[in-house]
Amino acid sequence: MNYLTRRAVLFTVIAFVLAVAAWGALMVWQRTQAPAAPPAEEAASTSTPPVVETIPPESQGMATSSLGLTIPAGFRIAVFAEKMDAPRDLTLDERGTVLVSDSGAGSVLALPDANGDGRADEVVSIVSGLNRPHGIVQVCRPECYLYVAEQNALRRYAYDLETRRVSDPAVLAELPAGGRHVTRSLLYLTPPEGDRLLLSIGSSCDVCEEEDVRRATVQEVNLQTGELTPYATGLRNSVFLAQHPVTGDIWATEMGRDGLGDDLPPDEVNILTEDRNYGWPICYGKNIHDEEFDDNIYIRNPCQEPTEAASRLDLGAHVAPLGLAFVPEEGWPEAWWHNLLVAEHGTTQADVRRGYRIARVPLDPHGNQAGEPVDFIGGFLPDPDGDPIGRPVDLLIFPGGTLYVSDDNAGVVYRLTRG
Ligand SMILES: [Ca+2]
Ligand SMILES: [Ca+2]
Ligand SMILES: [Ca+2]
Repeated sequence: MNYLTRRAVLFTVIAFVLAVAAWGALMVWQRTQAPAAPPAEEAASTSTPPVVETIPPESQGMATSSLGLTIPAGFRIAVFAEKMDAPRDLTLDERGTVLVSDSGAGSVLALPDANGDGRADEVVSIVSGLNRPHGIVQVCRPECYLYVAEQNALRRYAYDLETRRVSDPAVLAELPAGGRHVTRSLLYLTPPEGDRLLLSIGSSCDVCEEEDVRRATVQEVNLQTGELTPYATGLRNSVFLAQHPVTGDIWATEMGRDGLGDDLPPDEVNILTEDRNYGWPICYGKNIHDEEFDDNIYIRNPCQEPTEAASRLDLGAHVAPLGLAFVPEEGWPEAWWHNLLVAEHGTTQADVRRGYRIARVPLDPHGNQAGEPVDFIGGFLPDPDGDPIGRPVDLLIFPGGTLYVSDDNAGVVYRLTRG
């Protein structure tokens, strides 16, 4: 063995010894730094907090409730009241009793829960014999009144908070009846915005120029005289309106026209500003000119600002948005505070059936969109070719954070709570 060969053997032996030592050290380090994970059963039995509290809400799973509806993990849903015909607009009276219009039965119902067990004690008819009643509002100033919007009239009743009985019926305003859209909706603006009542009247047609200028508008009602003044125009069918809890802005859902295929136009959410035009019948969405309806030639887009106020949010086409509400701070995950909830009633107009859910639209506290809409309550249409098990209409958030949802297909009002 010459000198060079002896050196090569020596180096090989040293390298082998060093490699064995390094491997041994690595094994010891791994055992001390990374103990093996416990078996799954053991992990499940530890006292770590519930998963729903420790992961961001956006990644929370959905759970299927016993009603067949899917809801976010950590929430519960139950039937609050049932056996109604077509419950639509939900509101609260001054004592916190849930009231609902039943457009199918022609009545306004009270759903008292005096024993507080989360289920209405009874379904009490407080007004009946009405013509497609929809919008309802109960206000005390300080005398208490109940306002009910039928398709052909806005009615006012004196309302007894103790007995929930009405008296002294009066027609405050006659309204244009019939046609494509028969719901008349109400939003009462409380002081300081001011003791004002807004009334939404849908269009008479799918897409047309209206002869009655009150159609396809939101009107302000003079509470003393019943006189109507246009508040916002170009609104084909804004069936529900809601006030943003932080900004005070008036948000309204808006259903787009049919006949432009499965994917156009978007259904909208608008922020209503006095004296503005929201586009229908010649514009939709964000300043899009409807050239199928309006084939006039223009030098510039007739749907530009300031002529048309663009939509604030574009939802899917034909989802049929109805009730809307803002996630309150009390009782809800902080990451969702001030998000928008929208009831998508769903439509059979499109080849692909859309909606049939309550969507949550991520918004920042100023009302700017911060993400794509996601399911909040789903499962209303379990089989896309079958019958829905329900169709959501209006959303009412009770003080404390409980959410009530009307369903005019199942004839029920649901109650959703957290925990
Ligand atoms: Ca309502
Ligand atoms: Ca009860
Ligand atoms: Ca519009």
